[in-house]
Amino acid sequence: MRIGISCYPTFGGSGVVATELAMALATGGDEVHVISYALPSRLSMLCGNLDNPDFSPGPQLYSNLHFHQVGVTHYPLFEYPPYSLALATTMVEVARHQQLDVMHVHYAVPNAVSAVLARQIMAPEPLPVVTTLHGTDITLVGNDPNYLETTRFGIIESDAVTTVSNWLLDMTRNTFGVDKPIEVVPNFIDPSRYERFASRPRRWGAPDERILVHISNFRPVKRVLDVVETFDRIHRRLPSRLLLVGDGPDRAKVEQRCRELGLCDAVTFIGNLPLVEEVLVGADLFFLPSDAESFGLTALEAQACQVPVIGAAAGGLPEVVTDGETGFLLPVGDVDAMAQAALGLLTDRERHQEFGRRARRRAVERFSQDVVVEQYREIYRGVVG
Ligand code: GMT
Repeated sequence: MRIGISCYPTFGGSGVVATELAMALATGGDEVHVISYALPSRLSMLCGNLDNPDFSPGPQLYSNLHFHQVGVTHYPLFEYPPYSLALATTMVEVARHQQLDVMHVHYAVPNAVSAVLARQIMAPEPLPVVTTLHGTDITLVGNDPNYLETTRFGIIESDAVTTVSNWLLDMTRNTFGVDKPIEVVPNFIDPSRYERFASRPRRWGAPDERILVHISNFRPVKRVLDVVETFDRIHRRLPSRLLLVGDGPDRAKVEQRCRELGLCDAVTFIGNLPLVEEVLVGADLFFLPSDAESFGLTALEAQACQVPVIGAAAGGLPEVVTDGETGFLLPVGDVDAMAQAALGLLTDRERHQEFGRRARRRAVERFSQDVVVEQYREIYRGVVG
């Protein structure tokens, strides 16, 4: 098939999932056209690492994976250049000239509406639209009164809609009152990716230090301060190091709290890192205490690396982490309980290893790339007719 994939290019989970899907589809023989305002982080990383033997070749070496940049024209009249229109225009150009069979958009705002507009412009040539809802496009942005009606329109008008968890499906129905069929297609991992790192010596921390990791875009919903508070309680009891991966609006607050708690020497800010397995393989625990994750892709990636998760029992995370088996899920904000659960695992080697093994097994059994990518292909076949 000839598939258009529209996504955000940044480090957020929806862009990562879209890019991984694009590469998997291209590997399976489909022709894929990625559309975004910049080269997505995972694709650019692969481009820049062609000599790195750990990874499959970059997109320019896939003869069937192409990137199309959305050009946004600035004009003095526009305080806000109309990205949604530029995106729809690029979608039409690509669909028309590459004869796309389907347009798959990731993150509803504004991708779904742009795709529906592109489909209308393309008529009578068909351009079926598949929309994957990822989380904050429903819970924080799409439900904002300034975007609600257009987001609802994009969802209703899409030919097929998927959500990444059952929780997000319920949220979508409750928030937008849509009753059309919506399929849950979870996020996925390529199990072999993490195996390539397994034999490596870990890069961070002294040999006696436990390595605890958090990865996010440091937005308030992620509650990174809870990570620091939890770590503080652990660090007082065990030699340990906290690796904070990512960047975003709360970073300054987090740095300040680390200074107040005297943790600066024990916390490493790594910044954005496209290949999260570089820190996850060999780590002891992963923290994800967010107010609500629709899925929690980073928790799945941690589990794929045999790292148990300490997180919040909220949103779709319980669909990814099995409480008491692959990690522990505690009430949002209960940093004492999170620290206690973490210490319980870190001080019992056998139990910790058993949690890690179960985490990896569950990630591979439930969220393997091959199965999920086939689920998407089936949806494409359904809308192409
Ligand atoms: O807000 C974010 O965390 C970024 C956002 C995105 O779309 O890039 O992440 C959402 O999509 C991910 C991929 O499906 C999910 O794993 C994350 O749980 C979800 N984030 C939230 O729901 C907060």
